[in-house]
Amino acid sequence: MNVIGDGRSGISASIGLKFKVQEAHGESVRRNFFNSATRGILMYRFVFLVCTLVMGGAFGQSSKCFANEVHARKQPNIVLIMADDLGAETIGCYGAKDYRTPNIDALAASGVRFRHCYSQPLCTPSRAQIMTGRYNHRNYQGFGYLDPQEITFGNVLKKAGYQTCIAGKWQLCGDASTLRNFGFDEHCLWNMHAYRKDAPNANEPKGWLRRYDAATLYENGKWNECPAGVYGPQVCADFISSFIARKKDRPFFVYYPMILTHGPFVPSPASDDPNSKNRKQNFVDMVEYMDLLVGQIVQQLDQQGVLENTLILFTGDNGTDTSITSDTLEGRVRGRKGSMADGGTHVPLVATWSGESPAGKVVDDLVDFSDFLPTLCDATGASLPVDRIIDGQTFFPQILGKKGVPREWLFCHYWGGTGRKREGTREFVRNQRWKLYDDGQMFDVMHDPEETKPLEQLDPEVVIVKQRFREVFESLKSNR
Ligand SMILES: [Ca+2]
Repeated sequence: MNVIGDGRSGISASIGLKFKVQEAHGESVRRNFFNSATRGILMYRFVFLVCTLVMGGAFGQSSKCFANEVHARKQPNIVLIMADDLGAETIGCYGAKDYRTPNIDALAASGVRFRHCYSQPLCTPSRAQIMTGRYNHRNYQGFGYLDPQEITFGNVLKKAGYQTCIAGKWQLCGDASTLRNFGFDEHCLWNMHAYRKDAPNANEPKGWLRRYDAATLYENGKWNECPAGVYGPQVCADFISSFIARKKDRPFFVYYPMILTHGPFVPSPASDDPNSKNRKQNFVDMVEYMDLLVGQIVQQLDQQGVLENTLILFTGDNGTDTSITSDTLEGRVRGRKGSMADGGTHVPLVATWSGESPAGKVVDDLVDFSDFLPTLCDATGASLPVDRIIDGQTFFPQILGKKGVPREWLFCHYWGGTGRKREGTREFVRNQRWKLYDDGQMFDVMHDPEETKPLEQLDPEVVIVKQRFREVFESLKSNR
């Protein structure tokens, strides 16, 4: 059994990606490159050192260090959709029985569905990781915050010539200047609240907590306190529809971290009973409205004539809320948001580029949330940041139906807190079947997804897996 890769660091993984972007997507090119990997690493470390020395605070928050831009081929529009608190078990094409998600299922039918995508267990840790391509031990500073020195996929795509937009939920503190600093031209966001006392405060209105009916949103630097009867998630979807219509003549990037389907579990505008207090029924309605909004965006892309040249990705930021249990074709799944078990981290990932992706393909390769930024760079020709370690690796070849270079392990460093003491921080390394925590506990998560029985007697092949996972921990510790 394949267990673990060659222990490539983020730096060497980044080199592979950068080279691939500049040259071609062929496997032979990648093999040739890795034959000269040592020389590449030395050169990369030199560039990394120079950037670090030159940029080390001298130019303040605007310092963003990239490689030279490359525009060798056509650039697809990118629409990255990320629902809030939505495990894979809620999506029809993942075997859900309780929810109807025809629009997301249609995306999967036209493209690629990844069976093994794992987020961080909580909102902010996932957002920090997906936006920067870096594991949380490098840049997670606490709940509700993203270090302004970080480089996001908004920055790299804007640098590559993209028009950029973010709509939905923010949660990472700041104001309009913060959003521009992270590379977004336009925004329509809920939750600009400042969780850190020493962080910039958007001076939010008292109603900032309202996200659904009568939502309080922050639109291009101005507060929009919606009246009763206006649904926040719909306002964000309409904002994106407008952005697409206005920007369709040049490549654009829409990052859509949806407000749905996080609690409170209240009826959606399409609910049969607008007064329902049934949490599960309301959650079902919210999932289905979320799917409806995904359909609205796809329809708008089609109506504006740009669907053919748009790469659409759909995922969830962490597992389903702990109060929700769902029936699936493979049995019942309990939501475990906040947990590092599958119920907190196994999320859907569907990706399709009309005319380019193979229809209805299911992929078993591992994906974690550091992989999105390198994937978007790979898809667009944008350059990776060169002054820092990027942990992710591209899954763009797999979106095109190619083999790519699949991960043989993925890593999770998780601390969801806000205080100075990082009590409760845990880490794991895993593949599709085996999972090793930093405390030495190992699980067969394929057969024990709830992680009820740590393995005691290990078969020889599992001993080898465990040893290789330990090497991954060690390589990441020496590379921080
Ligand atoms: Ca979340």
